[in-house]
Amino acid sequence: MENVRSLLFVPGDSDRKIAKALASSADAVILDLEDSVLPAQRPAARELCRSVLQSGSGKKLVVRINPLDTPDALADLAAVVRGRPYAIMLPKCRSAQDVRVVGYHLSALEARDGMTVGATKVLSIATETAESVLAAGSYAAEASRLAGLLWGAEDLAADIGARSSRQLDGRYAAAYRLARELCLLAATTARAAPIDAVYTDFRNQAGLKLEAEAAARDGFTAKAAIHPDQVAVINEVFTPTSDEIAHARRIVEVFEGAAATGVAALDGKMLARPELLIAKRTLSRAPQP
Ligand code: 1VU
Repeated sequence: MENVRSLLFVPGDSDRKIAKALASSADAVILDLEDSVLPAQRPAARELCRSVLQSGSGKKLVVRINPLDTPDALADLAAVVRGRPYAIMLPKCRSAQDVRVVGYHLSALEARDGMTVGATKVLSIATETAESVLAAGSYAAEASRLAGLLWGAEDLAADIGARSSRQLDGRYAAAYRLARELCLLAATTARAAPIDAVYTDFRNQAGLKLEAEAAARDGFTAKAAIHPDQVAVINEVFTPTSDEIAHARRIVEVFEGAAATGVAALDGKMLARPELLIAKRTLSRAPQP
C-alpha cells in the first residue's frame, strides 16, 4: 500500500460525511458497511457506496464489508465490486482462510464485471477475536491478495469480556499490546502494510500524536482514523522529516561510495545492511517534490 499513511473510516450511509471524507487529506477512505450502519440502512448504503466508487474520487477507496459468516457479506461484495474499490476490508477476519474465501468471491465478481482477476486487494482486521489473534501467523500464505493488516482493540475487549482495553495509566493492557505486536509481525511475514488501530478519543490530538508516533517508530506504516480532524496529525507523523530524509541519504551514499563494503561508519556509529534497508525505506516514503 504505497503512499498510504492515513485511512479514514466513514459510515457508508452518510452522504454528508462521505463528501467530507473525500474532500479530506486522508490517503484512503474506508466506506463502512459494518458497525456504523444499522442493518435496515445497509441496502441503501450499498447503493450509495457503489455510486461513490463509480464517481471516481481520485482517492484510494476501501469498502468495509460485513463479516464473512453473516448473510450481509455476499450482498455487500456483489454490490460494490463493480465500483472497482482499491480494496475490501474484512472485519472479524479469523485467519488467512477467510482471506482465501473472500478472494474466491472477489475472483468470481471480478470476472463477472470484466475486471482483471486479482485486482481488488484485501485489508483484514486481524485481531477482533481471541481466535484471530492466535492465528496471526497464517497470513503469509495469502500474500497475493493481502495489501494490509489492521489491528483493533475494541472488539477484542468485547470478545474477551474485559471491562476496558486500557490500563488505569491509559496504556493498552497486555492482551491488546500482544495483538498489536502480532499484527505487526504478521503483516511483515505477508509483505503487507501494518496499519495501527483507530484512536477513539477523537478530540484528544495530543494523545493521538503520541500513539501515532509510537506506531511509526515500531514499524507501522499507517494509522486508521475515525474523524477528519485526526488525518493531519497522522499524515505528519507517518511522513519522514527532512532531517530523517537527509540522514537516510547519507547512509545510502556511504554504501554506494567508491570504497563501499558491507559495513561502514557514519558519525561514530557502525552501519550495516539493516541500516541501509531502513534508510531506503525512509527514502521510499519521502514526499515527492
Ligand atoms: O460540520 P458537518 O456537519 O458538515 O460535519 C461534521 C461531521 O459530519 C463530519 N465528520 C466526518 N466526516 C467524514 N468522515 C468522518 N469519519 C467524520 N466524522 C465527523 O465532521 C464535522 C464535525 O464533526 P463532529 O466533530 O461534530 O463529530 P460528530 O459528533 O458529528 O461525529 C463523531 C463520530 C464519531 C460519530 C464521527 O466522527 C463518525 O461517524 N466517525 C466514523 C465512525 C465509523 O465509521 N466507525 C466505524 C469504524 S471504527 C472501528 O470499527 C474500529 C475498527
